[in-house]
Amino acid sequence: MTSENQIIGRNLRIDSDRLWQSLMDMAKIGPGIAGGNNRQTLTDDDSAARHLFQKWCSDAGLSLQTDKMGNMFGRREGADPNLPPVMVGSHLDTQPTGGKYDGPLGVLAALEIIRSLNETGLKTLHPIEIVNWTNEEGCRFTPPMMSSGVFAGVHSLDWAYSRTDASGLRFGDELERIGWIGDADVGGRPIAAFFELHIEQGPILEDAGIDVGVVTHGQGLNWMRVTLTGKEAHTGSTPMSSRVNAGLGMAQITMLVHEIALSHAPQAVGAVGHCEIFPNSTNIIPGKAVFTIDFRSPDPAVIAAMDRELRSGAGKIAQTLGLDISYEQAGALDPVEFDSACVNSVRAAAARLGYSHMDLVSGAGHDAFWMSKIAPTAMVMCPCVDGLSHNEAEEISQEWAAASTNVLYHAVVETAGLVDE
Ligand code: HGY
Ligand code: MN
Ligand code: MN
Repeated sequence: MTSENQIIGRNLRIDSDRLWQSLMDMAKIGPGIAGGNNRQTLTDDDSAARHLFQKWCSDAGLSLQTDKMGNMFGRREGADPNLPPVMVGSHLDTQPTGGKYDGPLGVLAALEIIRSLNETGLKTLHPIEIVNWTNEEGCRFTPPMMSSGVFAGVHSLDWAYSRTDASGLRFGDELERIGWIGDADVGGRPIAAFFELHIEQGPILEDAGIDVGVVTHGQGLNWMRVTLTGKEAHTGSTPMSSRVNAGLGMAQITMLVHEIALSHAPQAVGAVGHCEIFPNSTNIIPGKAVFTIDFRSPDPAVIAAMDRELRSGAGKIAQTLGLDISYEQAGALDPVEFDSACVNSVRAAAARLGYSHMDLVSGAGHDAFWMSKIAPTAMVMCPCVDGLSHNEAEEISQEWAAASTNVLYHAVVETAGLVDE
């Protein structure tokens, strides 16, 4: 670690306009229909974004390695190449109606740190690797944070390859189709530390008028896919008393999810975001419903309680309506406490740079959650307008982006260590 005074005198700052231009250039790939992005993982747009990132890494003098999950690592050598790298990054894939910053801010801020370091001519002791994690969002292929999960040893490569999207396409086949299966093994190598900058995706920082979030913890999540099986029948001629309506069951269980989360407030949230009914025809009573429940809390006991209450309540609803019900785990993430030394480095950087800052628990899941299982990890958060994210109207200010990236810059360099000329 570098002593703080080695950092202070250097006046390390990024080029805010260059970072903003890169964000806007990346946002042109996989545009949405309302100003945001639809650049879902393993699509041709994802591949185009990867090629642009690869070019920028090469322009910045980085050596690029891609692993068997398509994770991309741009490496800037350190004075001692045998030391494990300090990693910094996030993801370039987006939701179907995603914003321009959820993920790309963290990847392009990491790139901006390299570009700025190159201009100073400074050398770090540890190598620095900037990262684009494949399939953070988990909307096309569940679970979220899939590839950092394989890297951290939480999921196997074969299991990840076997995951299918709504049209039955396999993850492994799609990764091969876009030409981004690398030959490097996934994980299994020492990492000195991992840092991730991400937009808050909630209203806390903006409401408090704070520029930088120092993330101390992350809440856990449980995604449960529920399948209800009833009986297709005519919506006009079937008596109400003899209907076995899977759509009605889904509606009642969706309400139950909301009530369970409210009953554990303020330590819990819950919603149904993904749902399908079959055959989805106006005049056929739905014979099948498939939907995914997203429960989250910083307290694992609350997550477990919500799971129990859901299964009990949904079982009663299914029984009353004569439906069969089955459950499948679609994603799970333990609550996370980040590394105190890395968190202190973030907090000290924000103070040193004169930015308003506050400790924060991340409401959303991030690749840093899995990375915290295998390396000292911390996150920096940037406010977003109205706390809005997973919406094409997602917006941040250039000033917020610059402040959080400068903090990330200091924390990464301090952890990587500066080599005196
Ligand atoms: O679901 C999440 O928390 C993340 O945005 N993928
Ligand atoms: Mn994200
Ligand atoms: Mn997201």
